[in-house]
Amino acid sequence: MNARQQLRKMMQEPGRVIQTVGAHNALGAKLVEQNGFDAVWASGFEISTAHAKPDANILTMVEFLNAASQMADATTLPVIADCDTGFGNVNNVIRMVRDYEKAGIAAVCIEDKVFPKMNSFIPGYQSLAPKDEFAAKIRAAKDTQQDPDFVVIARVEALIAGHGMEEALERAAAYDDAGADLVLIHSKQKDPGEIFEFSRRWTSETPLVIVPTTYPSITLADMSEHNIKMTIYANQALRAAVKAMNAVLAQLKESGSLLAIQDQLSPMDQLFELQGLKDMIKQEEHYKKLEVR
Ligand code: SPV
Ligand code: MG
Repeated sequence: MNARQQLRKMMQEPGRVIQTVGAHNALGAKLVEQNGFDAVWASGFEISTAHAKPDANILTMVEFLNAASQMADATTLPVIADCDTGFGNVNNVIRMVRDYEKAGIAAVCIEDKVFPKMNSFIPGYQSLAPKDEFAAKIRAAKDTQQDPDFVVIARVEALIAGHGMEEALERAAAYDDAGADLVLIHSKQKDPGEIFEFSRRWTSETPLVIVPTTYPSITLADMSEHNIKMTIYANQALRAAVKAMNAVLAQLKESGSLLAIQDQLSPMDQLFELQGLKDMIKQEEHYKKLEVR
């Protein structure tokens, strides 16, 4: 089963919550897989941060695509690519779907903001695209995909932008009608209340996705009970890495001694393993045996 079929299969399992974790490179994707999660989120926030750039379409599509492709190369898990607003209008969405599909990405997610987008958690006004204009992007994405298993996720930012529950439901319904395979309903509330309300009022069969960054108290049991099919832990691994790197660098600078930080380091063997070094040596030995002497 390829990664897209794997994702489709998980989407069909009743009661299953697909646990997707954010990454920004091949290494991150491998760690997500090794820790038993279901899918990798090629996070725009993480990829931007890894380039030390704001999550505001400062990087170009090709840079996001390169990062997502490296992730798809490094893991057998489905990679779900955060494609922001689709990098422009419907024409950009069409090019995007062609290129992401060719790169072996399992799913793309586009959001109904205007280009250039701003990260959803930045305080201040978020500009939404007109509903019909965004629905057309979803339709264009669905018309463009070649593999029927390729998944298109429509992300609704109405709650993030403060437009209220009615608008969120209306937009989600329009994107569902346009052919979205999943609807991501985003919220920046401190508790899951509005997500639960949305899910109670969502009558379509199209499954829901959430990103519970600001409401970490939500449990997998809550999600299952509210018909939420996928959760995206979008940026926690990167935030943990930044904290750990800063702690070890501060301690090294203060102590001036590598001995002081030894117990905080992953062993080199673990990194060799993540590189795939053993396989490389094996393949070299295999071809050495075939060399003409
Ligand atoms: C991302 O990880 O880039 C996301 C999730 O889109 S959020 O930061 O919530 O916008
Ligand atoms: Mg993003």
